Parts: sequence; C-alpha cells; structure tokens
Amino acid sequence: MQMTLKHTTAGLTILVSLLFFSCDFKKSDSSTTQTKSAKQRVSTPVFNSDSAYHYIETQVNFGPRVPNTAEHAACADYLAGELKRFGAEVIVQEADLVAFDNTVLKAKNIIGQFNLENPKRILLCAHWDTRPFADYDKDPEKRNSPIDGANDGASGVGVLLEIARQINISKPSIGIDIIFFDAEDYGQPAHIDLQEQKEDTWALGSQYWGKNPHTPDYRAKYGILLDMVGAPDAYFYYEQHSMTYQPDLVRHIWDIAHEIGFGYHFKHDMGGWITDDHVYVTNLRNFPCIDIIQYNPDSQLGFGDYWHTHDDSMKNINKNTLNAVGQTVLEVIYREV
Ligand code: AHN
Ligand code: ZN
Repeated sequence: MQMTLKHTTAGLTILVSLLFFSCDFKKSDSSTTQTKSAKQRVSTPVFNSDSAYHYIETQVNFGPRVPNTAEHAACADYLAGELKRFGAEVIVQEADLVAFDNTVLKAKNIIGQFNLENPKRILLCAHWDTRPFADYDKDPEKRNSPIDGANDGASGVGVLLEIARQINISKPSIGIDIIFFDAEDYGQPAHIDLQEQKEDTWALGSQYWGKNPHTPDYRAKYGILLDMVGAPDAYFYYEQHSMTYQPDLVRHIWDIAHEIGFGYHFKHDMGGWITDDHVYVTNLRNFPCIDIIQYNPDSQLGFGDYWHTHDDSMKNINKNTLNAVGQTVLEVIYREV
C-alpha cells in the first residue's frame, strides 16, 4: 500500500513540474515568434477536450452512422449544422457510391471552408461513417450488427469540430478546409470466402471527392487525416504511406507534439502501411496528406483490440488522448502564416 502511495506522489510531482515546464516553454516560444512576424502570427487557442468529447458522444447517440440509414441522415444534418454554427461555408457533396457487395450507398461528404479569401490552405479530414459490421467481435453472433464507432469514426470528427469552434473564436492566418468523408468504413471484410478480393473498396467517399473536388483543381499545402484519435493510451507512429509522401511534414507534426508536451502519444518510430482516406487524397489531388492514426505494433491487426468490434463504444474514449491530438493539430495550423 505504502509503496503504491509513494509511487503515485512521485508521479504527481513529476507531472506537475512537467506541466509548468511546458507552460514556460510555450510562453517563450510564442513571444519569439511574435517578434519575428508580429502582423501575422495568431496565438494558438487552448483545445477543450470536454467539448470534443461532447461532439463524439452526440454522434454516437444517433446510433451507428451506416450509409442508407435514418441515423446516418440525421447525423449528417447535425455535422453540417455544427460547421455552419462555427462560421464555415458548408458544402454537402452527395454521391451514389457502389460498395463491394454492390449496395448503392447514398453518401455525403461534409465540407466546411474557413478563410475562403486565403488561397493558402490546409485540409483537415476524418471519416464520419461507421462500419456496418463488427467483423472482429469475439462473439460470432454479434458480428453482423453495426458498431458505435466512438473511436473509429466519431473521434476524428469530434476533434475537428472542436478545432472548428476554436477557429471561429480566433481566426488563424491560413485558410482551413475541414472535410468529413463518408463511406470510408464499408470495405470488403478480409475473411469472407467464396468471394474475389476487390480493389479500393475502402474510403469510397474520399475517392469520390478526390475525383470530384468541391472546388475545381482543389489543392492544399498539405492535409492531415485523423483516424482513431481518442482511445486511452493510444500511440501514433509514423504511418508509412505518409512517410513516402512528405517525411518532413510527419516529423514536423511529431516534433511539435513533443515540444508542447504530448510526446507520450507521438512515437518517433515507423508504424504500418494503412490504406486510409489520406492515400486517395494524396494520389488523386496531388498534395501530401498524412495520417494520424492509432497503431499498435503488438496487435495482430495493427490497431487497438476494440477495432471493428462492439467494444468501440464511448468507454473507448479518453480526454487526454483527444487533447494531445487536438492541441497538436491546433499548434500546427496556428504556426502557419
Ligand atoms: C484497413 O485496414 C483496410 N483500413 C484501415 C482504415 C480504417 C478502417 N480506418 C478505420 N477503419
Ligand atoms: Zn474502421
């Protein structure tokens, strides 16, 4: 008992001193930046993880957001409404997309544009749909029902809605586009037999947008995709496609995370090759988009054990992780002048 107590006290002391250290660091850093470019640099807002958590919970409360369901339609209206409330110019891009099993998905990519007058832009994105099956659930009877997708889906969107709210309060110098991609998670299950393996069955919404951008010839300086950014003790590694697109950008973002005190979550180490929305954004639109995605080198599938199971519920969401990702992305965009 006593050992545990001592241990905890020591841990707390280290935590408190780290907090002070990172505050000091931030202060001196922003004042240096201000003297260099006093006109343009807007100081970075403080990310509110309670707020992000609320946006995730609201999405989950609609029920699974599987295309062609009433829950999906209701959530689309909510997401577009929130972006409008935060001052974005909103476009809802609708498309009929054919899934691996030939289901026609009534898909909606939800796009919020900020600082439209600025031609220099950064794209922030996440998928908002949820997987129609729980193919990796340990209970075979539950594998055919759709998941809550609290982390896989709602977390990235929740973090980006909080970023949108902050952008509305204090405008960054650069233009920002936020896209919630649909139909990312309707991909062909890996272990269905008697069925030929099809290509490009994941990320249908971003594939459509990549070929039909909301603005002709749309380009950003770079993009950041958030996927599964809310689980407790999540680690983010260098995703391998992202490293082939722009390794300096990946290192820059990870360096900022370390500098502002979130090195615990951002590992300066190689992760997996993950087929996700950023691959289609990069290849179809010709600018680098990198993926911040939870990676678990010890697990067979590469993600958390909750992945594509019914354990991906609100119990799988942690505010410290949301804060680490949200504050890092805010810092990255407010440093752009
Ligand atoms: C595959 O593993 C095929 N896709 C990873 C992207 C993904 C699925 N993200 C969330 N769900
Ligand atoms: Zn998924």
